[in-house]
Amino acid sequence: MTTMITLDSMTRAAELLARASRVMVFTGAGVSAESGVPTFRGAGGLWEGHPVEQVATPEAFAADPLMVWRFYDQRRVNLAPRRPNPAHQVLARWQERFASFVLATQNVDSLHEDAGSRGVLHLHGSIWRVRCCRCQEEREDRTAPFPALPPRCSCGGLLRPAVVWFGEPLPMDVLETAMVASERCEVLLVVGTSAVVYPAAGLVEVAASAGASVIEVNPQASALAWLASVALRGPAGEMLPRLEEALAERTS
Ligand code: BJW
Ligand code: ZN
Repeated sequence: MTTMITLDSMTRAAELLARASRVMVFTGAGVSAESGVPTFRGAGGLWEGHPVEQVATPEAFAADPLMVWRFYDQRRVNLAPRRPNPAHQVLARWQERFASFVLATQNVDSLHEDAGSRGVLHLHGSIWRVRCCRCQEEREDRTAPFPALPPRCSCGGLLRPAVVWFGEPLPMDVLETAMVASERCEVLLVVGTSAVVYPAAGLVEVAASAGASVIEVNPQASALAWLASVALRGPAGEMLPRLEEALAERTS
């Protein structure tokens, strides 16, 4: 016990991972911050003076599809040249390292996939997919910017971003797979999320109450930091490569 207390957080986190075979990672906007993608909350997290809670809703889209599309079109333009950072890269390498490794993200960018991660559980959809409000057809579309807003489907219906807005259900199969993984994992790494948006944040509560060790990687304490056994307080792009090194030292 005394040793555990004197060990630094990085060593303790590496020790937890070294002993684990079932690892889950839950990411949020902060994991992409060092790629130049703005987070939602805090400084700069506004669109035309509105908090995200007022723009990312079906009601806002119904009232003013052009305003909502300007928000998404601008984000797509900003995202297109962004590249994965060292945090995404470490997580992509870890899918080979553990017997079971599940990566669930709230992010709608594709930076985990761009780094090489496969089978990522996208809890809040993808900004690179659109869905028709009339015929419901959904497809990938990487046009950025769209030549005219709001974009329309070949059937004439209004297209919308295939993301999950407030008040909308998460894709049931994705959420269920993530919930099962959170119940079964031995270690849950929570990276770059404020953990205020549900049901996604519930994954942390489920994992912790099922006995998993929670490691939080975030320069600031999240709303669920109290559930973490270890906190790595720094940017993910620095903390995860250091954790990977500490893990290599323990297992070599
Ligand atoms: C770094 C860093 C660095 C910085 N390194 N870290 C219970 C109570 C009250 C309300 C609810 C409840 N349960 C559900 C609700 C309602 C609502 C909700 O949760 N509201 C709360 C805000 C109060 N939830 C919903 O409406 C959900 N749907 C639902 O519940 O449906 C029920 C239903 C069932 C059946 C039928 C119908 C309905 C849907 C939620 C959808 C969220 N959508 C968004 C937008 C997605 C599209 C888009 O991108 O535009 O998802 S909102 C936005 O928040 C986005 C994010 O994925 C999500 C989470 O944000 P995230 O990732 O945590 O980002 P930030 O900015 O908050 O935090 C960044 C963090 O990074 C910070 O901690 C920084 O410190 C850190 N950081 N730099 C590491 N370098
Ligand atoms: Zn259509």
